[in-house]
Amino acid sequence: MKRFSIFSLMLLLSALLAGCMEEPKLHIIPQPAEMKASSGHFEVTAQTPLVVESGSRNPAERLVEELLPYWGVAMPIAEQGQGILLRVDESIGHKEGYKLEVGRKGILLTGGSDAGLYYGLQSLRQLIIAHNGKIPCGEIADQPHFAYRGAHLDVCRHFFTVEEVKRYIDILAAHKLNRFHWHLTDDQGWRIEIKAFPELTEKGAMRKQTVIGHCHDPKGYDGIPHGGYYTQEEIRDVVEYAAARYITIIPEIEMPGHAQAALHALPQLGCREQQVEVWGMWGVTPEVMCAGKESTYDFLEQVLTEVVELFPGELIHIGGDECPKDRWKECPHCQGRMRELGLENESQLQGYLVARIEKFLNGYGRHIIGWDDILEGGVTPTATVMSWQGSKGGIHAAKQGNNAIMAPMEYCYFDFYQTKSREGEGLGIGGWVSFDKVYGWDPYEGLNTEERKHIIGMQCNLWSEYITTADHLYQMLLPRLAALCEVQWAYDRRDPATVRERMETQRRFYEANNWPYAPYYFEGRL
Ligand code: TNX
Repeated sequence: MKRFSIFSLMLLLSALLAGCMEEPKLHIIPQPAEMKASSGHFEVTAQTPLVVESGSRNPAERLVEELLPYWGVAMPIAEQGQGILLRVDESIGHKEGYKLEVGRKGILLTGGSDAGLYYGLQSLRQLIIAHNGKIPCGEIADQPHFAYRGAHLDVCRHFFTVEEVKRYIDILAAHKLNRFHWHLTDDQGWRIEIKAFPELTEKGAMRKQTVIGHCHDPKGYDGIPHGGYYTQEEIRDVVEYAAARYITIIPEIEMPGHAQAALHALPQLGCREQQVEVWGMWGVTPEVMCAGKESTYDFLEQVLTEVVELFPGELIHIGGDECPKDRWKECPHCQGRMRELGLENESQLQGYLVARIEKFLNGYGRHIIGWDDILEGGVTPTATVMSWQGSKGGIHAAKQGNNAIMAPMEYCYFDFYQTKSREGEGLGIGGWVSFDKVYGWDPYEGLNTEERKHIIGMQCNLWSEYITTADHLYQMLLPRLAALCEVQWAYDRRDPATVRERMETQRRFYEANNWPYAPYYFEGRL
């Protein structure tokens, strides 16, 4: 009996010891570069002060705001004392990098800049929620792989309010993204106030009706007007909101195609100067801006002058995709311009338009991004190419020395279905982009070391033809954005073996934030 009890005591002891020694799991998405957990913990509560030793108060203020729904009260921010110490130290070696050290008596967060502090706090926020505030002791050293970590949103096909856009930005920031590509103009609506041309939003922001069903199999029109736009004041507010979360907004003004809403407002922008509708159909329309008339360039320059005033970021997206040349072929202005410039075809005319606009924006210290279609007309070495028709455009650009952003449809189109069976997903545009597909994607495929330097990053594109509500929008974004952010931030350290388990924690994080997400991945549906 005695022997037995000593034996069982030993068993119990060794089990307890093993339990103590087992490293507590730190689930952070995207996966940090280095993580070491040790024994013990520090408990963060709603009363734990955020002590801003150096750097701006902004990162701490954001965390307080972000955790308000979780704690129910605001955590205090102090300039000295114990708690969570925030310090900026350039010796971290990367502006967006950070080091998070958790000891039994407190936490020290060091950031390469305020942005680094913000990302460290995003990691801490995940740990607070995952561990009910009891943060395991240990050390995290982290920094991003890609400089450009973006997500796009189409507010033209369906309009989303300022509040909805801000929530979208919140979600991006929590995944450590730093670029928001705001698709502001298209055939179905012009969504940005331009003071020089009030018609654009007075007339071009509202369509009379929208096609019912898929555009390949239309079931008539709904007869319901749809529209909306952002005033310049609202735009400034969103730009500031994003900047406070270390996100730069890249506005997109589509030209010369995808511009039927502008042509409705200002028919003189077209080759034929005929009245056209704000389009109620999806797809590609032949109604594009005239590239021959000088007045088109005047228009674009005036619009862009206001755009650069509103958006301080270096990059401006000028669209350039899907521009049919039917009207140009029959237009005396376009044909005249081609003769005058000695151009052989209409693609070169588009190349001329893009290069001219690029030069104009360069004058403001800005650079352009264009969809990969712009490669057809030839691009200058300073244009950044956004590869959407597969990766080939990005590869082509990188090989010729242009910078590229990868957003190939088969991995980055978050308007595509999330499951193969499509069961329960509702109507979508088509395609299939599952969580696992995004997670396993190698954006560098087909490129040598030298060429890889030109891939500045990647982004998902969320086109809204079939997305009519904000809840549906967030469900298209989540959880796939978690997979994408691991490619963007943690390219070299993705861990397919643990991602499912980590995603269970991430799912609880989404729930704690009240963010709608799609259930399919968690149900094991591929
Ligand atoms: C292609 S991607 C488009 C968009 C559509 C999208 C739908 C690109 C540059 N053009 O106008 O909304 O497909 O997936």
